[in-house]
Amino acid sequence: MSMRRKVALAASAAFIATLATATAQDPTSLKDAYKGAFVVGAAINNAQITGQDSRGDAIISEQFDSISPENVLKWERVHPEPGTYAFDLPDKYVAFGEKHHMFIVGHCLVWHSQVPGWVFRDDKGNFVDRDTLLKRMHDHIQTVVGRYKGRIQSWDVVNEALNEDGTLRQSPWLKIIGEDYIEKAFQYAHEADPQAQLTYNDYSLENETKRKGALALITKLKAEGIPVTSVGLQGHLGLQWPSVETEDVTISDFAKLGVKVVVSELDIDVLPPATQQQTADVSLKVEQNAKLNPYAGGLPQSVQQELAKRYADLFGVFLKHRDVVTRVTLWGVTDADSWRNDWPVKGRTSYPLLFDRNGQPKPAFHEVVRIGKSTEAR
Ligand code: 9MR
Repeated sequence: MSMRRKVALAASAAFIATLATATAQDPTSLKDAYKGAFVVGAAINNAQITGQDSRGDAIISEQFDSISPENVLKWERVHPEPGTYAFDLPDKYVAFGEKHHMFIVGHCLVWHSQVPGWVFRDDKGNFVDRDTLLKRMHDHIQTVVGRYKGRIQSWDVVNEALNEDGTLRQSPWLKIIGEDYIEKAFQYAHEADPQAQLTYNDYSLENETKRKGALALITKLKAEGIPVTSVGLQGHLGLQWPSVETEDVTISDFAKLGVKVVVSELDIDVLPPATQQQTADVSLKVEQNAKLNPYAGGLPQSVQQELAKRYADLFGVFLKHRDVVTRVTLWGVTDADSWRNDWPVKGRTSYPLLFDRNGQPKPAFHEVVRIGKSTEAR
């Protein structure tokens, strides 16, 4: 056996021993703590899908009963060229979920981001017409959703269609097809897999102005008989924003429309805000600056505890709404995996999840489990 392999094995044995200590102290996993209320998911990356991150995989299979694909099912990854689909990683992703009997999510079908330029253009580089784009959208959805029919249980059909003021984002989808591109996307997804749950997914819906836009959109879709089953509150949240009361009202507002609510991409930022906007817009970039990266050497205990309390408060709200909240998914497994280390400032040290950089459960993990277990008995 090579030295490298021996070191890797010793490290993973040490990890399993510490996880055993953590679980002896807290024998319940996240999925068990919330059994009967909602499934608890994690977004998983390529290394986890392919088995290269065995430490991450051990956490995923022990702790979670749902997975989302962080990137492998985005249009640019799964359908990079006209007529060319890359199903190798998505197939492995779905097989991983099936092996562990998980609720498997598909993310995402129609988004303005991570979609190759050719989708909207003809050979001369001009925008295509409505019918051509509708056909491309239809073929993509039919092929991708159809391939995993009955195996991917829930699809994020339309992602981030709204501006912060609640109006529809001027994406190429809207400009070329018109407002009904949203209806069409849901209809095509429903045709491809009539049993799948279909979600409208967006961030910052806790902000009232944007939420009003989403409520109006869902009301319209429901009135037209469009098969939208749930709203995804992405949940890229902060220590202060939104208040628990606002999270509570947000869930209630959507529940009143007769849709389920999923918390689809939860993480909580402890770093100083790099922008005044409450956004998760992947195109935002902010210059590096030491003041924006204060915890590069480690997270102070006081902030660690603040994060734990914040997680507990939010899970308390999700549990209160267990009749409509069907899933809560963390956007990543450990802090090392999180997109927040590189957004909107590259190279920061972020602490947004429930497991630390060494794969150890954080105080926030224990708090989330405690809240789940304390409600179990009710
Ligand atoms: O976490 C994802 C990151 O790895 C990607 O680089 C980025 C662009 O595709 O997308 C991140 O995930 C986003 C999700 O797909 C949609 N909502 C916001 C998420 C965080 O940016």
